Amino acid sequence: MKETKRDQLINLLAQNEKDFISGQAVSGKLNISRTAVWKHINELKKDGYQFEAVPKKGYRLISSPTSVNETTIKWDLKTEWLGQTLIFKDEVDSTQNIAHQLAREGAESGTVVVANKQLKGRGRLNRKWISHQDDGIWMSLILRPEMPPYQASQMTLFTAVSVVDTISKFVKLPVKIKWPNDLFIGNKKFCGILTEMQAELDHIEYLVIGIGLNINQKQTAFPTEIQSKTTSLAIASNQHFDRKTLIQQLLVDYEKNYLEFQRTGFSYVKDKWIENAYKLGENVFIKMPKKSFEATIKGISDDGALLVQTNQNTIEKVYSAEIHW
Ligand code: BT5
Repeated sequence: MKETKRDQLINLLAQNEKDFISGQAVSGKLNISRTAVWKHINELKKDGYQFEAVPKKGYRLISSPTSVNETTIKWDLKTEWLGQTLIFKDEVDSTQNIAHQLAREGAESGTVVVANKQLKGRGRLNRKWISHQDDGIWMSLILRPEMPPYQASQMTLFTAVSVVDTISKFVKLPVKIKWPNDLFIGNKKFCGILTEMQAELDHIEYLVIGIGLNINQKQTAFPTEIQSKTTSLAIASNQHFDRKTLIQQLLVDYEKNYLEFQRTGFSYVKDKWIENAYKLGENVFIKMPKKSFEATIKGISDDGALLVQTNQNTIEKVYSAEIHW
């Protein structure tokens, strides 16, 4: 995405944070009139940027806003490619839908869609994902990985591992990854991942990876029927989080981990997954269309299946099942 004059102005002021920069200098560097500089500054103030303006000296950036929008996320985003094209919307049906449309139109790998609210946020099998308020992270990433379609479920596991990594930098909580796509604190879900794919038999055209992360919700934000099963980072830690900083860190960690994953293969994900696996070594009940059995959670396989040990001491791969945890 092209850097706008506004992006350039913020970057310029941010680079000179300690010093004043004159209106004339900004006007020269950005090749816009001084009136235009002044108008941009006023617009940025409305977005929550704070400036010190001193006659004859110029402008100095004091602080950037914590609000979440395209400019604030992109400003100071320390990634090479992930989120460098970023679409932000206040309200959408689902960020997945927007991402699919963009991907069909040729959006590059690394394009990210973020929304404050979703009216039709969805989970797997079209289940509802509650995201009506702007106190969570509702985000979809477009990726075009060089991997065969049967390995796409690795990306869900990879995403879970990467989100755990990011959260651990903000707060110490016992976050666990529940196979295949949930993050839990205790016995409550606070994050769900939805990997959708457009592919041919031997080739992934693109993936849209949706991340829904409850951040600052209070318990009453969730509908009564799921209140006892849901939580947010704020409920679990009694802290309030800056969503913009979390989104930025998530993109930085995701990009870094993605490179590592590409370099070293799935073992990188597997080790981190096992470290944080929900109910590892514990007994669960597995219900499949043709058989049901008790088993112990052992880990995951290279193709993203859950590995369980049966009472007969055999190891089985579970690709899809109803699991009674
Ligand atoms: C998921 O599905 O957990 C994947 C959720 C992915 C949401 C993201 S948000 C950004 C992007 N845009 C979208 O439209 N979707 C993605 P699943 O495993 O099917 O779990 C769905 C179940 O989680 C529901 O049936 C509820 O029981 C529960 N649930 C719904 N909203 C929740 C919430 N906010 N927090 C915790 N649990 C929730």
